[in-house]
Amino acid sequence: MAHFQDVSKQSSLHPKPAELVSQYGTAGFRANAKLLDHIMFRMGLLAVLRSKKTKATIGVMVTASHNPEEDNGVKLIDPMGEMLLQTWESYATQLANAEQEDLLTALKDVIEKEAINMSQEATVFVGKDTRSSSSSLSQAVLDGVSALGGHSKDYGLVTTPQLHYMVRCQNTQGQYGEATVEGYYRKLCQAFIQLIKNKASNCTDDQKHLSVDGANGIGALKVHEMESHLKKELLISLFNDGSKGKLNYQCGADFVKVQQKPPTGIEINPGERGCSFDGDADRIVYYYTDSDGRFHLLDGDKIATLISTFLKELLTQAGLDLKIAVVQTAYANGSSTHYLENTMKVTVRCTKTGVKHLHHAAQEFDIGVYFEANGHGTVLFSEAAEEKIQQLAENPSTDDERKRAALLLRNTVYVINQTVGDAISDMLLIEAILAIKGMTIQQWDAMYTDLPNRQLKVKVSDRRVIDTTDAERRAVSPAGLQEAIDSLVKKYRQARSFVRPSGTEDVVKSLR
Ligand code: G16
Repeated sequence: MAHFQDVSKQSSLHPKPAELVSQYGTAGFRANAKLLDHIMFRMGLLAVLRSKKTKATIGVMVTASHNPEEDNGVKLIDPMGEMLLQTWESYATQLANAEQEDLLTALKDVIEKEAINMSQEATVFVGKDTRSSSSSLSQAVLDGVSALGGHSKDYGLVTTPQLHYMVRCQNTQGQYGEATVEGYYRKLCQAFIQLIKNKASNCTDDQKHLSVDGANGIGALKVHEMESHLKKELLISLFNDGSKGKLNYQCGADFVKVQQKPPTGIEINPGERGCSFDGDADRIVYYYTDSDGRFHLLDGDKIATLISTFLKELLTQAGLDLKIAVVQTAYANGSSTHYLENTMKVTVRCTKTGVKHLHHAAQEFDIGVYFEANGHGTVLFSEAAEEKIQQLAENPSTDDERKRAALLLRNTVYVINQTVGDAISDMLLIEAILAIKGMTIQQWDAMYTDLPNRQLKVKVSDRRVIDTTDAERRAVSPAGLQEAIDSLVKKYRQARSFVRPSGTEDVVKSLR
């Protein structure tokens, strides 16, 4: 077939370094940018196959998110905007690791195993972050797509969640929204403005102000682009906007969460709210410094608690019987889990690290709030839940209190990017909730007190020797590791600790 000849010819322009072995990680491939050109080309090929198989548009995002500037990576997006189906991750690894001369065989193997109809049309949406390597790497993806005869649309610089959103809009024929960046701002900001109309009477104009650390990445550009849509209902001071600092360096959500200190380059008065995005704007954490100069971090656990409390209250006011659950990972602070289960009385689930795991667990409920402690998360509403909310909001015989709650729920659905964690969408939702509840960041922080915790990243010679079980809470290898952890943990009350290999960086991560 002509396309296979094109693939052969084109792939020689994107050669694989001999003997290089790459592994599909927590969120796709991630490595030093110099090692990725062939992987990008091949993920372009894979995206075409996935598009043919699903008869839908597929997304490919070039980003290494929270990793340092010199790294890059690729995330594949499935038709409804979720992460690539896990059974396809092994095909991705197979294609990435095929030696140059074996690429066509590897490709034909996927086609055969998945019984792909090669005459089916294919479309791939491509986006990239602000890294200097992203332009040539996204071109490699586009080359892969065209080599296999696929159509592509290059969105250029977008946040990861924006590309996820575009894919879903496209595959729902616009039902989810318009597949343009402007359409995204319009949908989210209109919902935000509707929500904010219900702000509490004690909410002052000062509370409209928020400082944002853009991690010197794509999120900063996009917040700036969005500002006019906010109609001055949210006043943003943008720091680390990429004009001088280095991406993710001493700033951004991962730095703030791991170091438990404010990012450099941000100026916030004591008591005022600040938040940090990560390098591709799919994570967010909040913070403030008190009058004694003590730093307070409000991470993904605090965000999940705020959002689920708000939703639960609205469901009660609306008289809607919908089951709400919160999905966390091993990194969740024990205090948050205790508060959610015992005070809020919501179901809590624990999954392995990686939003792909949390997302699927959240889909099992009417409303699934999922957040990793690192600030990566969103809320999913089942189709039936959305319908019930919609019907109640439109029913002329609904009484005023129930109607108000139903309308708030409806706009909450609209402000949320349900495809994946989204720093911009999460920020708008959190700001709206604080305004509606007339709540300060200090009051939010006081919902429960975090148990003291520390996350560590340690470089080891081979992180793959560590294997875990029980949603990564226990190590099964190497022998003796778990016993050593247990004997340390037992010395302290309410203590917990675990170790796991990272799927995005060449480190081992531990929490205690
Ligand atoms: C990705 C994943 C997250 C995960 C994070 C760290 O985030 O999407 O779900 O928590 O990596 O993963 P690990 O601990 O395996 O390194 P991002 O924001 O870097 O794309």
